[in-house]
Amino acid sequence: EVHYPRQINVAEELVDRHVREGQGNNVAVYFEDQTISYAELQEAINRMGNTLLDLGVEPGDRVVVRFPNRPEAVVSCLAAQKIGAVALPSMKLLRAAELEHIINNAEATTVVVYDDLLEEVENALPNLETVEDVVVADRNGIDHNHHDYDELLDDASADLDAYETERDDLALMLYTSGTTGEPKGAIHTHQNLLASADTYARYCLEPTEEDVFGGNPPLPFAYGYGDLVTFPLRFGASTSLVEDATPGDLLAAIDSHGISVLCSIPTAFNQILSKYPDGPEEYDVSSLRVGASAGEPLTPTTFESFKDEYGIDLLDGIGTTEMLHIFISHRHDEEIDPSATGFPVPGYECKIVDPETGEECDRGEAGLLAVRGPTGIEYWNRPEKQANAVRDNWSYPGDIFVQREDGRFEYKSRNDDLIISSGYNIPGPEVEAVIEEHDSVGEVAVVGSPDEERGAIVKAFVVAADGVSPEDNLIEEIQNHVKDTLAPYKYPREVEFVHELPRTETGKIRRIELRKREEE
Ligand code: 3SK
Repeated sequence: EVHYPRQINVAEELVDRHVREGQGNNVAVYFEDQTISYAELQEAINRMGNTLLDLGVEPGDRVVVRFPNRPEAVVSCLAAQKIGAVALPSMKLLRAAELEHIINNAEATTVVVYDDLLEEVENALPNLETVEDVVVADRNGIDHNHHDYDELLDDASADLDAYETERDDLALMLYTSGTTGEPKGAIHTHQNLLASADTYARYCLEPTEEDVFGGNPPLPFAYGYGDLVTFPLRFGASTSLVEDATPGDLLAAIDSHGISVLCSIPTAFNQILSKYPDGPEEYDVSSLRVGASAGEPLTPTTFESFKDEYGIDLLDGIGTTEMLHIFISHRHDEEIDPSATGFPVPGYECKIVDPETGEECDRGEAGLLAVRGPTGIEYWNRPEKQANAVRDNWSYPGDIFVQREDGRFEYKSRNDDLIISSGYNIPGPEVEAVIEEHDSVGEVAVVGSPDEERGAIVKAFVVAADGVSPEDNLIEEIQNHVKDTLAPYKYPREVEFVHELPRTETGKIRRIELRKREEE
């Protein structure tokens, strides 16, 4: 179990504490050819914290942080937390309509944004009800008439004491699309952030000050935020940030930044293996010590191939944005069986229950996974979702698992219509609603179709509108319509025209039948 004093501030714990304890010169962040020490990171956070205070940000206010994996994202999130505000990192691919919903729902007051990602914020701005200030980090010379990040930081004081937050005060808010298509805010406290490091990271990744964490999950994805911000800084280690890293960029960063803890998703590990067969000869990868894999299940083949080529274990794990990080994982003090997901992370308990009766299942029986530990599901202003997701103090992430006779947990599927593709959570109904808007579409059902590389792809079954003949160019039109309306990763990679959709007696679409058809 992990316990924290009542008064604690995550930014103070992750950065100031190391400076105070004499580690100010250690490298906190590697980015391109720069190194940023803990003392330099502290100074930037203090300047940003004072900037936010000058703009009128108050404890508890939500601050949207919209950047690729760059140091400014770390600085902005930790600065918000240091002054007692709540960091709300935004996925860079979100379009104006999605941003509008999230920012209005969170009632955010301030947006800090990379200039390259400003356009969708500007498109949303006329409809943003609570935003008072937009701060733009001008890195690409894009014209704007908002506050300038560098000017504000230059003018701000470099001294700042952390606000005296309590352990249960909110520190981080991450939006998850869930299954209904309406993004929900998952909220996390100062204590939750520290607990994810002090359980999963401590016992599964076993970090030391010498480690360099690196990988390509985006920081606004809970997985990336943990692996590339909270964990390295909790242990006085370093993080290697790479903007929009391709597999080749990751190999280069292992070589140049000396990454020892490599965090990514199976799609990226597979791409490293397939696109860079000479990776270990071309790059110096001798710094690698361990890998973390999440976002989708890791196959035994990928585990074995990576071990053969790179000499490290990829520790598969499952977490969710709502739970903040991984709660079932492999770890080195248990024999790794790559056909399972692993054991509950120390500090967490897991059980499998019958979805109908709520009774605990026997070992070997598939059922709904329930989790209890130092983090749990908590939604922002969604009492009906909350009541369904947390019962008797157990959180229900919505996955079907089996607990094997040997105690290991094995992932089976999602319990709902969420499609997990290359680590992205894509709600089928949201994509359906957009496809249905197309004039040539009569009816549509969207499901996940198994895919070797991506785990699953989005597949749309479409009944053409009356009088429309399903030509090939209609597929492209539908795909482009989704790409133009939603984050492009949500587009259906496959579109199949059918005469009718399978329905229940009451007229509901039987997606389960379509999913089964895809699995055959
Ligand atoms: O997808 C996962 O397994 C995951 C892991 C850690 C944090 C967040 C997520 C969604």
